[in-house]
Amino acid sequence: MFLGIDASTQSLSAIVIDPSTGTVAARESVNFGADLPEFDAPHGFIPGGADGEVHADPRMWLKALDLLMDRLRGAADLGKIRVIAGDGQQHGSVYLDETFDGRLAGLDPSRDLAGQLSPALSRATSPIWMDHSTGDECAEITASFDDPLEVLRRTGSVVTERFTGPQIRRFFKTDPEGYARTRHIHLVSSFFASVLAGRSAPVDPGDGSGMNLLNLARGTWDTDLLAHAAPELAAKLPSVEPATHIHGVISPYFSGRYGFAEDCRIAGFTGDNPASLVGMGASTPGNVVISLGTSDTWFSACEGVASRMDGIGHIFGNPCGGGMALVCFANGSLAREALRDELGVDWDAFEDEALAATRDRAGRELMLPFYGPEITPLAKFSGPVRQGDAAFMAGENPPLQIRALLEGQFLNMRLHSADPDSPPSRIRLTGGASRNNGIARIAADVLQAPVERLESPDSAALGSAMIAALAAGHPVGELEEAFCRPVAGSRIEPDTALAMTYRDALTRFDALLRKHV
Ligand code: ADP
Ligand code: XUL
Repeated sequence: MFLGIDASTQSLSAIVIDPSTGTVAARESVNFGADLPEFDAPHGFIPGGADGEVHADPRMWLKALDLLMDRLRGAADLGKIRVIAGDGQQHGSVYLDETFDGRLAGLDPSRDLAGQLSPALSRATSPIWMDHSTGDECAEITASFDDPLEVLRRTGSVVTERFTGPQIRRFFKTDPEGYARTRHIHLVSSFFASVLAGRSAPVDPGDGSGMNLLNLARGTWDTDLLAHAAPELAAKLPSVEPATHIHGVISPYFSGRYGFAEDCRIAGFTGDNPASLVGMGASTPGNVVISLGTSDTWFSACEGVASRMDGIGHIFGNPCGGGMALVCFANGSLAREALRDELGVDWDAFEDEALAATRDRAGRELMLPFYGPEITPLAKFSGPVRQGDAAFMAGENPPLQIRALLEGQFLNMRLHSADPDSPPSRIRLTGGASRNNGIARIAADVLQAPVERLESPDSAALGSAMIAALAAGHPVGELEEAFCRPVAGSRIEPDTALAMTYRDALTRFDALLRKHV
């Protein structure tokens, strides 16, 4: 059996697969807000950060890992797991001092991870992908090259606030002593892999490409970019290795405490989006996936790693080889939750209201769906922008508010996808909000493409479990056939009568956006 672990923004999840029978043997999850309330992070990050800072507490991640393993051993025979792989929310970074290696090597199974490892943190908290505090550092790194597009050409992305290179530069500038004490800088993904393997683990190109530090075509750290980010950086970064490579065996901490076999191997950990690409059966070009998690993301596999030169979106490494194109939207589930709470309804009612919204009002009212700062387009909104009649502007008529928010989210996606005028032949939806039929219906209509959902809703954890199986030699086609099946009868066809309506709404949405960005 193979275990995949997904360390995402709001939860830590695990799935155990058995490719010999094509079955999921177990799945467990720890929700940071609900299960670890002592960290005061209801959505997995520390609320109220100043100057655009959004950080999370790595001690919470360590506590969650012990709790997850504790739950998992009640659900599966962990002694049968041959390989573990995993993924993490992208871009976030963990800073550790020179005691980290010794602490990892000497973990005592009778004591918890957080108590033993947290003294090695050289930075108490970790900046995560929602952080947008690094505008100055992005400008400095961009200006260190003659051509402002050079970083895009090398790394697959323009210099980007949430990416790890600018974040490291900000730490170096604001706390040079803390930076000097730092011996290892890990991504969330490679941090979890290190803890499981009992030694510092590599970064994979899928997640490493979200740092503005990796030369994507060569698959190695870019020495110029390292030098422009912070001094002595090469010595603090892990090596780069594909996620499908085995890089160690499990730490005796986990075999001793939870019953894993001593020879259980650890493969690479990648980013949550690259893992989801695999888990959605989309690791070859031609499949478009929309993930509706804390962030909403639009992604698809692509040949090679050449970038779009307009600076929209990113090219990341694909764990199955080649690249993936991705566009990220910060106002995903948290914006939907904000409107749900504003209207005082639950998800069932939200779904009913979305489905009840009438066809003849489609695309009439408009909403720029930004309850907080947005990544695509880059802008510091603090609330939605509405356009419509007086009742709609006053926030009345819940079905219309919900319809306009969802239409706004998918119009914004359509505007910033590869080609707004040519719909994909099929979209696969995943992430926490994808189970909502109202959301899926409006996605199909606005994007004018059929929408499918797969039997396994936890695509990132599943993709990681599949990567673990790939590392042991299972072919990707067989794994996809067994684990990436669409739910029978769940396909939603677009209402083609709305094609012109949404074409027109897209033009008006674009004009409204231009007024506010
Ligand atoms: P992440 O992986 O980023 O931690 P998930 O993909 O697990 O996030 O999605 C979590 C989000 O899913 C929650 O914040 C919640 O807003 C949303 N969600 C859960 N159930 C529903 C539902 N029935 N309808 C809409 N959104 C939902
Ligand atoms: C992608 C991004 C988010 C995080 C959290 O660039 O920032 O999707 O990976 O899910």
